[in-house]
This record gives sequence, structure tokens and C-alpha cells, in this order.
Amino acid sequence: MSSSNRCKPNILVTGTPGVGKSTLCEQVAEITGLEWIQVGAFAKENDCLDEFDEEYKCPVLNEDKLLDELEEKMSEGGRIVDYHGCDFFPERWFDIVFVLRTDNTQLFDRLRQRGYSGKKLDDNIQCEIFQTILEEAQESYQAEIVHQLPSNTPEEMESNVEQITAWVEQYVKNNS
Ligand code: DAT
Repeated sequence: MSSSNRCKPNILVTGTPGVGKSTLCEQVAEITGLEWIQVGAFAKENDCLDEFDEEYKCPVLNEDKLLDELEEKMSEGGRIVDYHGCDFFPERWFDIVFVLRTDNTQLFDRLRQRGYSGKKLDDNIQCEIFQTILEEAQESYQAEIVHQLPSNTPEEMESNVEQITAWVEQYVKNNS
């Protein structure tokens, strides 16, 4: 359910790697005072990574340990969580979920710039084309709280930051 007793909301920002989650979260966190939790970095700092996946060339997340480590923060509220997956978080953690979307030619360029190539690049582009994360979010959370946001241009980024910031301000007003 989206209703909670939290004075400050918890937001999930998800989507394929490269769609702009971190850029967006950093700005929203700065304006609203929510704490930005970049799950990959948090997992690294809190020892929640398991063995290295050779195929994808990235470490595997220990999801159970991560959830334990995050529980207290999430129960307090006031967090903006940034991750390219969303089906293993407790539904009760989030008041709203944003799925960022990017056209695949743009995404291709961004991921190439990040140094992705081969299977890792192809799989991520396919992930976006097949709306994998959007469907994951729709299957994991109430439809009313899941919102898609286009993230192709700086103007769209700015508009997304403004919309989310306004939503946070309204939430805080309603819950104070
Ligand atoms: P993510 O955290 O989803 O992996 P990011 O925030 O690191 O993505 O962004 C990846 C790159 O793309 C980064 O160089 C900033 C750029 N970018 C992201 N969203 C954008 C947008 N809406 N317009 C222009 N550039 C964008």
C-alpha cells in the first residue's frame, strides 16, 4: 500500500542502467533533503556483495543481507533509493516508484561511453527495449504508485526533478 505513517516519503527510482537514475536522485536529494541510497554503492560499503559474475563482469548482490542492512533506514522514511531492479524490495518500503525510460539509440551511446560492450551492452539495450524493469515494477507494486518518466534530454531530466520535488513537498505537507 502507498499509505504509511512516515513523515517523509520513501521513493524508488528504477530503470535500465544509463537511464539517468543517479543524476536524477542526486538532484532530488539535494533539493528535498531526502537521503539518496545508491544500492550498488551501499552494498559495497556494507559488505552486501557476493561472488563476481564473470558473464556480466559485476559482483552479485546479497539481497537478504542488503534488505537487513536497509530496513531501519527505510522504516524511518526520507530515502530515495536508486537501483536497476525492484522486485526484491518489500512493497511496504515505497510510497511511490518512478521508472525512467530512454530511447535505445540514446541509451546505446550512454552505455558505450560508460565502457559497456558485447553482451553486457546488448543485454542492457534489450532490457530497455523489452521494458523489463517497467514490467518488474508493475508486477511488484500497486499500479497507482508506479510512474514512467521519459529521460532522453536535459529538459526531461529537469522536468522529472521538478515533478518529484513537488510530489515530495506535497507528501510532507500532507503528513506533518
Ligand atoms: P543510471 O544511474 O541510471 O545508470 P546515470 O545517472 O549515471 O544513469 O546517467 C548516465 C549518463 O547519461 C550520464 O552521463 C548522464 C546522462 N544522462 C542521464 N539522463 C539524461 C537525460 N535525461 N538527458 C541527458 N543526459 C542524461
